Amino acid sequence: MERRNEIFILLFALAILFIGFTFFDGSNKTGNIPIRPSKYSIDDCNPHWFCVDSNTRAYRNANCSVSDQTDCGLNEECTNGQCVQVTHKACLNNACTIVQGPGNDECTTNTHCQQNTCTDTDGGLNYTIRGTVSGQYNGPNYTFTDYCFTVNDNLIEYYCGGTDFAMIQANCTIEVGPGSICQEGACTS
Ligand SMILES: [Ca+2]
Ligand SMILES: [Ca+2]
Repeated sequence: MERRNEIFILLFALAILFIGFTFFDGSNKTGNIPIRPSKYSIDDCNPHWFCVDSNTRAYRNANCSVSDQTDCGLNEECTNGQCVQVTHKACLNNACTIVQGPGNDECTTNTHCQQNTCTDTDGGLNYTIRGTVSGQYNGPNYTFTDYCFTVNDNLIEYYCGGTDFAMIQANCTIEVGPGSICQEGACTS
């Protein structure tokens, strides 16, 4: 019986110690404990505008509630919590121009928007007349004149393919006839 009392006293003492360490462990468990839903980080609860999606922004309040959700305007997108205009560059009247709205950039400078031009003094694929093509290609002017290509006595003939220049290697015998050779940029007839 005394043995049982000793065990009871020992258990009672352990219980008192456990309760003491639990409630009187030296730390301050009273006062203002911040209440914050665990799914939000500290940054999330700082008041700030943020993008809900690519076209909608909203305001997160200090208590983590969200308010003022608003769609951005036409031709706007949400970036870092702000609605900003969306633009792209396009060629208008031969100039690289900033245009409102989404789209791929067609150009970076005005040079990319200049129309190519081409004129040919011999009227095209004219092998018996030495001609010259000239115009503008992506901005700069150019001039190229037909010339004889020494290998197999061939001719380099320039012509216009639409608004761009082009060149072709021609054989005088095939294009003009037997006995024709290339002289001074043209096939003899
Ligand atoms: Ca030509
Ligand atoms: Ca020619």
